[in-house]
Amino acid sequence: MARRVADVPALVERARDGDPRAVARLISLVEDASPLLRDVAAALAPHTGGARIVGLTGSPGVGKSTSTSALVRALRARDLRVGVLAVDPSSPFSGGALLGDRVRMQDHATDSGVFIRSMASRGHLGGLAWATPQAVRVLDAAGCDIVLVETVGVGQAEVEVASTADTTLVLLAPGMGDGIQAAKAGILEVADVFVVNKADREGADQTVRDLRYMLSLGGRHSEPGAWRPPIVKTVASKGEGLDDVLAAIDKHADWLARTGQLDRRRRARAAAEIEAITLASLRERITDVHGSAALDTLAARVVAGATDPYTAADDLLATLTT
Ligand SMILES: Nc1nc2c(ncn2[C@@H]2O[C@H](COP(=O)(O)OP(=O)(O)OP(=O)(O)O)[C@@H](O)[C@H]2O)c(=O)[nH]1
Ligand SMILES: [Mg+2]
Repeated sequence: MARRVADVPALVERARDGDPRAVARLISLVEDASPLLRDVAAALAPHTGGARIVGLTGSPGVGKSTSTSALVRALRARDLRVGVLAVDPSSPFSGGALLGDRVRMQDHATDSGVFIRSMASRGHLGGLAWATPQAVRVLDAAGCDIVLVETVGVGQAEVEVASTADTTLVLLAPGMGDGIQAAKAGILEVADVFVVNKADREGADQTVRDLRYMLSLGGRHSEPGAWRPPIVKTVASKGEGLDDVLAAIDKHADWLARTGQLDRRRRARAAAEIEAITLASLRERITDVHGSAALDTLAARVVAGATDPYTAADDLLATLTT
């Protein structure tokens, strides 16, 4: 079915007026890697940069979605407009976990000050690392004061969330062996705030002590002038401790602004994005008709000993970029 071609500037205009259908349509264009993506990105650009971006990550079941929902409630109580992106890097399609999230998020379904969207990776060119910041931009341009990005902490995902967010919350829960996992996965390095959720369970204080101990061992956070990530205890399912989390986020935001780190982080993020898009574009050109013919010719020359692979790579790059 030929889908009606979207009038991108009109869509962006409607999204800026807070029309949830326009926001949803724009995020779909991002998620589907629509050919209109370039137009979307260009139209959004002048309206971005206003939102604070907060990432939530942690092992499956630690309480990210529950915490996100509780945070939305706390932020709405402050009269802030909130965007939520639930990103699932593991499943190619929205699966059961996200369905559960949707049910949990129904609390906010009728609130016009909240946009909620689940995203799956769907074999995106460049993966989620590439799609997520574009979706964040949609919510940013739609006037969200804060955008919460929830990602399940599997492998590379924490790092990707961290590179999308201004402030990264790392959630842990007692008795999940998280402490050791945390050290392994390097999440100590990416966390700006540690949240020990399920503090109603036994072992929460031990988890806090383990974290304190690990932080005392050194690393990025112990350098002079560095941000020292606070540890906050919550019971997300009862909405307890979320004000402390918000206070920690605010404090981190102040620090980011005061030290110039906000600008530095955002520039590093933009650079990574440009790099990812450039690489994806190069890869695409290598596999198109023109590129694969050039590659084939060069490969034959390498096999024949007429040139070497390094020189051939230079030649290919020159062919692709002219
Ligand atoms: N006892 C207790 N249970 C909690 C708390 N917060 C969340 N839960 C429960 O923990 C389970 C998992 O919570 P979710 O919010 O879905 O966790 P998640 O990290 O989003 O899970 P995935 O998205 O699957 O990785 C649910 O049954 C929640 O009700 C808490 O503070 N205390
Ligand atoms: Mg979840």
